[in-house]
Amino acid sequence: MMLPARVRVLDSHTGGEPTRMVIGMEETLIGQTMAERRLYLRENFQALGAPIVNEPRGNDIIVGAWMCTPVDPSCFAGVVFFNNVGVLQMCGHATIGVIATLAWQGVLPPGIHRLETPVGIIEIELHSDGKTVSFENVASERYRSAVRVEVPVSPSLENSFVIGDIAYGGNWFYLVDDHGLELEVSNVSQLMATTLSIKAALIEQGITGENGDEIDHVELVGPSKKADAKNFVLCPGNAYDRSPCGTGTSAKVACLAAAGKLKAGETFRQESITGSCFEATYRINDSGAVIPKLTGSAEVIAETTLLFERE
Ligand code: PYC
Repeated sequence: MMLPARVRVLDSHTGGEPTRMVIGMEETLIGQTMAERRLYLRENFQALGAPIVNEPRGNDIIVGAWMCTPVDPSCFAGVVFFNNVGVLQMCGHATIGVIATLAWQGVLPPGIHRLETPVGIIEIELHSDGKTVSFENVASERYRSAVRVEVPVSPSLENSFVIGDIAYGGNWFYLVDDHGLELEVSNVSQLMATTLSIKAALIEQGITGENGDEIDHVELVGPSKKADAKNFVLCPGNAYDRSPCGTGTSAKVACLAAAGKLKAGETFRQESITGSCFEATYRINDSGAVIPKLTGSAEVIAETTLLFERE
């Protein structure tokens, strides 16, 4: 399996976090379901995904969005998200990026639409400015609360351990409120070092999400001057999210709901480490699950043809 000589992409950013939408290759990912297509991209990642998002044509913070023909006819498109090291289950900022990009292309009008992802169908509202997007994420849950993780090798933490929640918001997160660190861009190297130590400790201590799923995102949460909270999110591939992280905000909403700190329908504003914001609410579905709804906006920033013909 090889990429064609020319691959067209549209780049956007959502609150500072880039999304690269792959177009014109809707039939490349083979599979009867979106989950199978995600596995196909995972198996062929070095040949298909990595050259699109990584250096020299990209960098390690870009999230790719591989557009597919939907399996479910009620959806206008399917998408598989991937990053510098592999495939993601879901991605909130890239969902917003893809919808704003399709609006910019003139192929998606304002209104309600359905997008198929490997973890389920997402209902989306494109607002009239063509840039602001609300979407209902997949069911999110706090899986375990107050989980202690020994972190002996982090020089920046006050203690040699942290206590946090394990939650699912489309990806698995370990969320820590009580870390004693300043959540400022000027402090990014310390935040990176600390979250990398926490991630290594989670793996070493065998702490996982449900069914042994790897916790591949670490989220530090703290006070914000302009929103309800501010976060720093370490993503798989060891880049940090410049946006408030859609799946991370969903995981936080699930934790707040479980702790009785956020009621259904109440608004929670999440600021990112770079100062951008998402707004979130949630509802409880018929099975009693938390369904977060997020709103953010994205800008289209490049229309590019990647060339592979000389390699
Ligand atoms: O917005 O969900 C998100 C996300 C995951 C990884 C990077 N962004």
